[in-house]
Amino acid sequence: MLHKISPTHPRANSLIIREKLVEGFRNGVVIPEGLIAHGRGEAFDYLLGEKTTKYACEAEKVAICLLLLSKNSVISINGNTAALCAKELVTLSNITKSKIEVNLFHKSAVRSKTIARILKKEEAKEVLGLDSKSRSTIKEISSNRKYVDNNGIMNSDTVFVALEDGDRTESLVKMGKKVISIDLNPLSRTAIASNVTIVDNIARAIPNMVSISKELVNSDRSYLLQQIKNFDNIQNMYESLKMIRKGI
Ligand code: PTJ
Repeated sequence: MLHKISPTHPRANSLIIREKLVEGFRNGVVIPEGLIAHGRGEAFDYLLGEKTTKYACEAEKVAICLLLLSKNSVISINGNTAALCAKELVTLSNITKSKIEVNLFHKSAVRSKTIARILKKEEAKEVLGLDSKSRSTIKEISSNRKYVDNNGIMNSDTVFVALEDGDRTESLVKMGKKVISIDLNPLSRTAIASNVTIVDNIARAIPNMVSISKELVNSDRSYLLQQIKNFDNIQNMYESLKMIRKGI
């Protein structure tokens, strides 16, 4: 940690998240643009009171149900997500039997390897997205996010993304995949296009999802299906937006 944050500071958690991202930046995991992207998220989080709302918690539960029901789910990892919650993402992938794929907006082989090394240190069994032999291209996407792994995102049924750009989310949905996203901005294209949108900070959402997945991993299929059936993503996002408006 670069700066010591006093636990008595009223916004200690927010400052710790910043320090983790700065550390990630210094270690070659996060890019400068990632720090800017986090600033946008922080503004929404501030208005949400920097707490996981009951609506985010509902969406997190439904996301876990979807991951547990999926046959071939993939968790997509970028610089910010690796810097903030690599360990919890690996745990989540193990419990939900999801694969892990590194997919970067600002692509760099060196950064992909650095991120994969961190995930493996957290005991990830396999990290996809690094082998050019199994690489596919999603033609509709113009950014580097178009490069996906044949053994991962390309042939998945469900993709879990965070801090994602709208183009890829829209394309993945068009390809018939279920998309779960975490985005503090409920007005983003990613938030709107996703099947399950979690309006929460990844630093809180992922640990919360690990706890939920431990509770649900042995649940009946019919219970998991029912949770998904009862969930209205647009309504849930609208409730988050109302909370943000209240924050203003
Ligand atoms: O590591 P790379 O190369 O893949 O690049 C990653 C970034 C983040 C730079 C890239 O994906 C990007 O430019 O993202 P955007 O388009 O700026 O989108 C980021 C979205 O995530 C915005 O809507 C933010 O509000 C939201 N966001 C930022 N920080 C968080 C967040 N949502 C949840 N938790 C956060 N901590």
